[in-house]
This record gives sequence, structure tokens and C-alpha cells, in this order.
Amino acid sequence: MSDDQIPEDSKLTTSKRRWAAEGKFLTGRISRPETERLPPGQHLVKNWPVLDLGQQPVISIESWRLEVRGLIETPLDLNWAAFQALEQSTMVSDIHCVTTWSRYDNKWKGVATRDLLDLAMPKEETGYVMLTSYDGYTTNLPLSDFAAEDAVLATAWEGLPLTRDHGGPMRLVVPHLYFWKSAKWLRRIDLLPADKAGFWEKNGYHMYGDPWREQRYFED
Ligand SMILES: Nc1nc2c(c(=O)[nH]1)N[C@H]1C(S)=C(S)[C@@H](COP(=O)(O)O)O[C@H]1N2
Ligand SMILES: [Mo]
Repeated sequence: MSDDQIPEDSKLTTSKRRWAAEGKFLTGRISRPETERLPPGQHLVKNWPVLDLGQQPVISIESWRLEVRGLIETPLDLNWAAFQALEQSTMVSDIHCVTTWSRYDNKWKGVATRDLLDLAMPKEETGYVMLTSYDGYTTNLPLSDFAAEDAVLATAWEGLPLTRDHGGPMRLVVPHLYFWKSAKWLRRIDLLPADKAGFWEKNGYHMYGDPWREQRYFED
């Protein structure tokens, strides 16, 4: 069957399968050493600390929007209902914060970043993502890391709606990078041709932030 005979909705599924087969967005760098669950220099906590710039925006479900822009085939403007109508996934992952705390086994629910990318359809020339949040925070990462299989646009934690202090109504979670890459109160996702520094990255934090290589600060 030629491509133009495939009905519109199964085209997405087809692209998804093709991307999976080609390993699109995957570089092989996204692997946690099986023997070292706790990265070097980290200690475990049972509570969940709150860290941000001190401005926790109040965002009602009615006013909430997510924009996806840049090098993509389909720019997206999603309201809460449209976001909830996307395929929902559950993921369990560990948090590693650059301030040295880690927290195991966090259960998230939300939209897998891969499912969002299947809708937006990144162009070949794109390789990086800039995230912008409702509090003005920005952070950057490679597209292949944003598209990690356990990366999720999370709206729930441990079965409850994500609270405002932790980034509710929706935050990103990219578990294999230090937690500053996991933007709270996410508002906009831009797909870029080249890497660009976000807020902490301009202020001395590492451009990539791999906890197992202790990429905390840029001079390291
Ligand atoms: N929008 C936004 N996202 C943010 C931040 C922020 O200040 N604003 N801080 C980052 C940092 S440095 C960390 S460690 C985590 C903390 O998330 P938590 O408060 O849910 O533990 O959020 C990250 N995402
Ligand atoms: Mo942090």
C-alpha cells in the first residue's frame, strides 16, 4: 500500500513504528548503569523537596495552554481537554537533583513526550529542545533526551493531580538527567536546530546534566 492510501489516523501509527524501527531520536546515550542506581555524590530522601525560582504561578485548568513550535510539521496549541484526550501513560522513575538529593520510584501519569512528538512531527534538521515555563524559567536539552522512553509530560504523581508547588497542572519529567531539566509549569516547547542555554545553563549549570557523569556545573 502506498503512503497516500493509508488513512490519516493510521499514518501516525505508521510513523511511530518507523521511528521506533529506525531508532529515531535515539543516540544510545540514554542508559543508566544497572549496577549503580544511585549516581555519584547523591543521597536518598523519602520526602520530595520543592525547588524553584520562588514564583509558583497559579494556572487554572481553563486558562492552561501548551504550545509546541519550531522545526515541526504540525505546530500544536493544546488546551487541557485536548491534552487529556492524548494517549495517557504511566511511568515509574527516580529523581536526581543537582543539590544532591535523589528520590526513588516516583509514579507519574501523563503524556509520553514521544506521543506528543508523533503529533508534532519534528523535521530532520531539528536536534534540540528549549522548554519555557509559566514562571519564565527555561531549560534546554537534546531532542533525543526529551524523547527518552520514560520522559513524560506529567499531570499526576502517585495517583493524585500534580500539586502547584511541584509544577502542576503539568510538568516535564526527564528522569535520566538532573532534575533542573524537568521544567515545572511547562507552557511552551520549541524544537531548535542547535543547542541554546536555558536559565540555569546560562548561570553555570552544565548544558547536558548527566547525573552518572556528575555533570553539575559547566567547568566540571
Ligand atoms: N518552571 C520551573 N521549573 C523548574 C524549576 C523552576 O525554578 N521553574 N526548577 C528546577 C529545579 S532546579 C529542580 S531541582 C526541580 C525541582 O522540582 P520539585 O520542586 O518538584 O522538586 O524543578 C526544576 N524545574
Ligand atoms: Mo535543582
